[in-house]
Amino acid sequence: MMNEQIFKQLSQLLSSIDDEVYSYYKNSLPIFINYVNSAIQAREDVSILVGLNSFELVKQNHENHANFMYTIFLTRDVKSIHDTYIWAYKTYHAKGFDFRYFYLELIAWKESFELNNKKLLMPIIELYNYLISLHDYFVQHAMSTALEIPKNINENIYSNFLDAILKPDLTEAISISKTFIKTDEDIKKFWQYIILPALYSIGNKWANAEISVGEEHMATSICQRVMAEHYPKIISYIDDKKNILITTSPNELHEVGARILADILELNGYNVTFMSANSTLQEKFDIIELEEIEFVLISTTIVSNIVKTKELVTQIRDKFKHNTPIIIIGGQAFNENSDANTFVKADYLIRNINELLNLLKKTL
Ligand code: B12
Repeated sequence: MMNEQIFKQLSQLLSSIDDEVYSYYKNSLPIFINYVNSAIQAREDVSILVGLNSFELVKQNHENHANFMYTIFLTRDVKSIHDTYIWAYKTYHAKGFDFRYFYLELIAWKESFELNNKKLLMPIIELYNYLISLHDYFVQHAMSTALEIPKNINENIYSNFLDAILKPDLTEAISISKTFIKTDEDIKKFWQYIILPALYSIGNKWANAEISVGEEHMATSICQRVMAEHYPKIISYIDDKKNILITTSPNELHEVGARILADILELNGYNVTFMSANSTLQEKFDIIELEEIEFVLISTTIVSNIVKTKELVTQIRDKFKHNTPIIIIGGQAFNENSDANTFVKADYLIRNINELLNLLKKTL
């Protein structure tokens, strides 16, 4: 089956999910999630379906699924639904889930809608019927898709660094970075061409069940420590060029990308305030006012957080009206999705740091 055909069909099905349907869906989410949790847990073959994984992980997966679908109903992003299903089949199969689990899960979602309000939820039921019919296609593609790692400029340093964060050996990782970094330009290179691909590779290893969540955490915190080690050099470049707030979207725990962005902007003389997803909306408002922020950059990694990003953009606009800073969104959630900004409605969707630096330069 051609992707084009699938995209067309998905797009048609998504277009019939209107405001009334998705508001109802959103309000009834806990009911649907409970139904699917119970339906899977009650099966005699549950241990074959989910392997050695805890049922907590299964429940978390159902919650992620429901939030992801809600985002998709709003964004109508067919490429994202297509790629994410293949990604989920691939990743969770590598962690011991039987492919049949995904099929049975889709059936359980469909049943939960039918039992709840078959008439109103018919457009969603039809979408699920189609997804169920794509099960074999998802399995085939999950078996053949390799996740992509950006090309590296310095193979040796990259692979030594990757080994060090996997070991884990913090001292070795710091020492590799210190040998490499001689100028401020080298900091940018190390962040972009060593740390970034190393973390993408860690993500692939986690997705392929080659490493545990604990090892992934450890590798990430070593990268953060390496970045912190060089921070004193970075601060010396800050030059009040423009006041920028960088934050991750609410619920987004991935923050290294946003930190890399913050460091590189500071190296270019911008005055950056970084706020993690833990910061409250009021704290963000206060910083925008206090620091006279001119640009707000929001980083989003997982697709299901795109709705949260949109909410944050709207809240900032509602609060600051005609004094709203320029809002720029970016991050992996938008990588494959050129239309996402018609939904989020930020001032700009930007894909990489060079593009961002060019835009900021233009507005100086
Ligand atoms: C480390 C990590 C975690 C850590 C994060 C810790 C931390 N303090 O940041 C933890 C363990 C918490 C985590 C949790 C999860 N993770 Co995780 N994680 C990763 C990993 C390995 C690295 C992330 C990272 O730092 N990348 C490196 C940075 C530098 O790259 P970047 O974010 O893309 O940023 C660059 C650009 O995108 C751009 N950019 C970023 N933001 C912005 C903003 C603007 C305005 C602009 C202009 C540019 C820009 O500039 C940056 C620098 O070049 C990735 C693998 C990957 N591919 O990234 C998986 C990954 C992102 N995680 C994934 C998943 C599934 C999850 C979980 C759902 C897993 C789970 N079941 O628990 C949760 C979700 C938690 C949540 N609610 O956010 C998936 C996402 C898949 C998908 N299709 O959505 C990935 C891709 C792993 C994989 N291969 O499957 N994760």
